[in-house]
Amino acid sequence: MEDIQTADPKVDKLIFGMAFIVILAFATPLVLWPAEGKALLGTALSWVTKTIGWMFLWFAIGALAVLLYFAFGKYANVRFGGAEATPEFSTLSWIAMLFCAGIGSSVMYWGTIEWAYYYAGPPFGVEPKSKDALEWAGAYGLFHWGVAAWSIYCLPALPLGYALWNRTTPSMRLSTACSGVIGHASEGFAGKLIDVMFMFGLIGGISTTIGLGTPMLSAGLSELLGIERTFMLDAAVICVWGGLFGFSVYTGLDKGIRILSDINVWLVGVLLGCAFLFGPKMFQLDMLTNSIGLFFEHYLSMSFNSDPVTKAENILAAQAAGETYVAASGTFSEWWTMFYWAWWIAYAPFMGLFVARISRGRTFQQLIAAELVAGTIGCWLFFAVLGNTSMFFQLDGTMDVNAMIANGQAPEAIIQTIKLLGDRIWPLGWLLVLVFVVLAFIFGATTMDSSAYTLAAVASQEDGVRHEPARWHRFLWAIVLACVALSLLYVGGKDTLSALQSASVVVAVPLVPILVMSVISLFKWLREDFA
Ligand code: NM2
Repeated sequence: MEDIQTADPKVDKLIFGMAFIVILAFATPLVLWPAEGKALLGTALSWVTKTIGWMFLWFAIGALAVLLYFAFGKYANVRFGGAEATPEFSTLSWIAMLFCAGIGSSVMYWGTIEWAYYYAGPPFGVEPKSKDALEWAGAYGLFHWGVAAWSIYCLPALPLGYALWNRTTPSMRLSTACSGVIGHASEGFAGKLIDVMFMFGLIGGISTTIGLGTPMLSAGLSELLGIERTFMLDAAVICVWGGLFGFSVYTGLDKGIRILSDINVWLVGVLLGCAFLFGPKMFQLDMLTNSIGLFFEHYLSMSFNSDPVTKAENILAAQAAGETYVAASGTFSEWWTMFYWAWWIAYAPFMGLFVARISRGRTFQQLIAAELVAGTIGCWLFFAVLGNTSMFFQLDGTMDVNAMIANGQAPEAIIQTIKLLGDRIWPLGWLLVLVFVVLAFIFGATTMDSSAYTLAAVASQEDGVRHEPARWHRFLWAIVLACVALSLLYVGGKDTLSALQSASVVVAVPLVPILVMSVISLFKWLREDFA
């Protein structure tokens, strides 16, 4: 092994080994005992949201507060790479890369039908399927994909970027970003543990993405090719997806991701452009406007909504009936906001690393503005155009999205929305479905590709700044991602959502204290460097 890859950085055996063991320990029982595995995941999800769910809410608010301080406080003009550093990428492609890395096919999934879940099960005791429920549904989509969410994404980028570009020994490790707090322990076992937690988080987060994206792609293909959606089709989709990122792995990070990101941006333009021009424009604009109003007016109550009374009632009722409490049947907050924040947290250190790597020459303020403003607007466009169209189709009776979801056909509901939208242009629904499917494929591939790259970089001895991790090593992580996602789909059976939600929620827990540590480290460094 040694000679084959003299040019490539060596694998860090301890991190690599620990990560593999953790993943195997997680995935094997799921595949061997799917029914028990699913129950166990459900219990874990319930335990986390029931016991420490509030922590996720505080984390999101805290992240925003810290970022506002950095954006407008005395460190606003600190530049990655030092005062003289110049940016490596043009502002536009920097923002495009940042968006494409952090946002995957999930925005197409949830952007289209998230409202329907809130319409049927609204927050704040609103009557299900009422007018108010629909308006809240519009606002909550924006909330879960808005400023708070992007704050979670942005937070780790600051300490990671500072550790990479402004400290004497550049490093791409989350453990190094925590060294201001844990000192030399960051080079020992504690540090490795942090890096493994990072990997575990990312794999959990990605599994949720692949697990949701795959049935959506299968539904698209089954519409286009007239074949039935089965587990085999799902498995085939995952393999093709793997092949696509295999391609981008082999063409190298820059070329692969850049080509795909470019195609991506064009296709998003075509899809959203058509959906706006030929969709129910007036409703889209009205609903967006109204949702933005609700979003701002209720920002704090949404952020701190922990459903304490309903939750306590549910727990008491479960106790009285002698049953264990299951969050999946629980409150809006547990089922949605806590899940979402956890999912963003699972991705956050990865996003931080990637963004750190492309942000030399940018100031704290620029980075925060790019993520919070551009990221939010980018996500909102999907909700404004696709989600509001789907909502309109429900209202005017074109299709019954809620009935389809209740019937376990959420992926079909998404594809139908796109097809019916396309049919408004001409009988060209299938063409728009094709664009949608290709876009989802590429969107997923760019996200997975950069994550496989990051996983391999973290499990290599050298950081990924000067040396790219070995290709086989990157490819291996791509396969691991595909396998974990496949096992979750298998476990979930017809109802995969809760299994997929559990994966993200569980992996996010250890990341919260780690991210807090990295921010404290950053404060320490800044105080040292700018004393
Ligand atoms: N987040 C943004 O599939 C994706 O869109 C990846 C998902 C964390 C909800 C990210």
